[in-house]
Amino acid sequence: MSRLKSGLRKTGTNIQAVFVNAQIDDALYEELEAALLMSDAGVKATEFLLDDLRARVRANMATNAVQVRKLLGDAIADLLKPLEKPLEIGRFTPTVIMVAGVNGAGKTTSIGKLTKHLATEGCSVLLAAADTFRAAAREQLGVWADRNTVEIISQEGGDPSAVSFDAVNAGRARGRDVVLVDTAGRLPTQLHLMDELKKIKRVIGKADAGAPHEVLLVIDGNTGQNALAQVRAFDDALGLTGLVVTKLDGTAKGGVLCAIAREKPIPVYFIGVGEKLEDLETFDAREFAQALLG
Ligand SMILES: Nc1nc2c(ncn2[C@@H]2O[C@H](COP(=O)(O)OP(=O)(O)O)[C@@H](O)[C@H]2O)c(=O)[nH]1
Ligand SMILES: [Mg+2]
Repeated sequence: MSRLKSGLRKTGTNIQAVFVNAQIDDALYEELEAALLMSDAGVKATEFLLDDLRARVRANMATNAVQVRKLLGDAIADLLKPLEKPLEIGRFTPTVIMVAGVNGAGKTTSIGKLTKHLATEGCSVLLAAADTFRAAAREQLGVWADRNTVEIISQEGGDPSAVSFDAVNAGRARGRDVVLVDTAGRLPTQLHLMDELKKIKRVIGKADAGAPHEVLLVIDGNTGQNALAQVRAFDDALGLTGLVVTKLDGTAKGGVLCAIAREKPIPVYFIGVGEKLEDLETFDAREFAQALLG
């Protein structure tokens, strides 16, 4: 909670500043509009929040800026609430989780953190190094595997679909609770690479009908409005079941979650709030809104 709070300080400061010595008038709403847009909440979510806020201010007969700030917190929490959903493990053995996203979004790091999170809950995890483009990527996942002391399936110069296929089979044979499939970063505009991702998903389904059970998109919380475009494109290609939003420590663009909630609501299973193993948190709408508004 405190990491999230300090992380979102940059986003929050702009919004909170609007309320300092403010009166409830048009200027307040205009400044709030500017602050929300600057936080990358997007035009639609910003309009929605301001309309909702005006209604709450009237209904509560709020008379000062402190009350308005609290009501904005309620509005944001309600907007974000549909994104709250726990990742469910245990319905399938193994639960196969495929992880996708653009380069540098934080896929491999999040997989490392998620492995730790799952291990803490008593789940056994197997990692699949399906980012076969760069040897460094395999090694990076290997380091996370060592830190977590879990097994990893990787092949030198192998085909990502083949690695994923082997990993799912191995996970089943060894009775692992979860198989996490790391993939190479790609832009939604790189159509052949998006096709490759679809193939990985198909081939996973050949190893285990019904798998992957979860398809997660990792997005960098600093990406701003482009995050929404990424969510749409990867969802079209893969059918996303959840999001992991990283780098919410130290971003000025934390409002992007409001845009996602309003325009493409896909559950946010986890948020990344740092580079360390323990810097992964489950997403809580109320906590997030509170961190934004101080
Ligand atoms: N500050 C911060 N850095 C992160 C977070 N998640 C990932 N990173 C960093 O982002 C960079 C790219 O991460 P990586 O997992 O390699 O991205 P990938 O290309 O998607 O696999 C690395 O330097 C990570 O340490 C986070 O939540 N907070
Ligand atoms: Mg990676």
